[in-house]
Amino acid sequence: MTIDAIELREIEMKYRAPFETSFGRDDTKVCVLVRVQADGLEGWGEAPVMRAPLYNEETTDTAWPILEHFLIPPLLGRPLPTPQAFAQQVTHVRRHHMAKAGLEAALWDLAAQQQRVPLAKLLGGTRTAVQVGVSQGIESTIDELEARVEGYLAQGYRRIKIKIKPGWDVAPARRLRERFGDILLQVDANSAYTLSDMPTFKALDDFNLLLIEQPLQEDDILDHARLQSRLRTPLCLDESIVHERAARAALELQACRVINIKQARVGGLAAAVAIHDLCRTQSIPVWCGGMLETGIGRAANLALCSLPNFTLPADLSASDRYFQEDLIDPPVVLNGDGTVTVPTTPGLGVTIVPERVERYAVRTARFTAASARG
Ligand code: SMG
Ligand code: MG
Repeated sequence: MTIDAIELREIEMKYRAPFETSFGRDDTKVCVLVRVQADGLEGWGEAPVMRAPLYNEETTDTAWPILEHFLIPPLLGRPLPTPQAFAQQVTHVRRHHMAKAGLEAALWDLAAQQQRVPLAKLLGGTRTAVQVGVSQGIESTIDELEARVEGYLAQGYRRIKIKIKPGWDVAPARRLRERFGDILLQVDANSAYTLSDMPTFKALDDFNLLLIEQPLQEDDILDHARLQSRLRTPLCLDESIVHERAARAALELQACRVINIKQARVGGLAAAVAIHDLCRTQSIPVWCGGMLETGIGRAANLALCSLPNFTLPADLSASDRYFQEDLIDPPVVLNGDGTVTVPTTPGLGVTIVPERVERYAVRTARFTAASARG
């Protein structure tokens, strides 16, 4: 099977409601979609980069040229590599994990279609449905936060995560505990704190939270270890875990007791599975993070979190939590028991609506072996 063409599309889609974190507020989802054509099949992937380098260092305007100039050309007109071989082949390109992951996901989709198996099965998934939660952004008042969380719990979501930042942490967490009792509740700081915020952490430590996600800087494993040693609540690392080596270091230094795995952040599904396997051997629970993906990126995440050590609810909500209209039809829906069903048809197992992809695309390019030569 030979790769005939690879297309890129930059997508812009309005969220149903703005999403605010400690680093900013977004009302529009952007990303780069990758479509790989090989012998009559097509595979899709999503690089869930943002407009600005606030979550990590990548943006739409870095992912695009890295794909165009460095990741795509070696593939054109050549036999389809296994996704793992692609991951190996691009280790010489430093970082740019989301750009790599978008292309690798499309290759996984193709590989699974070729073998006529669902992607989940190809990755080693064992679950038919996964438990999911909602990541709730910062709101202007605690009353508004409470109302939104009430709505999500009524819909059946199993776990609530709230974004925190200095000044929006202990009070909202306390309110949710008081109002909703013993729900599964966790907080995510996106690196907004330092060790000097110990009083805040001590106060949060009293709320029986499932975990505290990425409280400190992403390159600061040492201070996370110091903080973890002083808290009962498990710390969970997100931004810090950029590859398996980082996971090894964090676990060895006891910088966290839980890991958030995002295939896009770690450079692809192969790296994500490796981190899953490492954590499993060390009895460290993992869960699947999200980057507010379209249904295309979410399908890859869904396949991933069907693996056995994804034991905590995923940041993977139904399509209608994010968008008026998703790029896939049918959309992702929440089952009554707070789970999402893992697709059983070959590849990603979702139906992409080409007309919607075109409608939300603000930039498109197509690369073929001939265009690479010319
Ligand atoms: O549901 O995909 C989702 C959102 C999950 O909160 C979420 N992601 O740090 O975990 C995180 C954030 C990163 C995205 S902020 C725009
Ligand atoms: Mg996070």
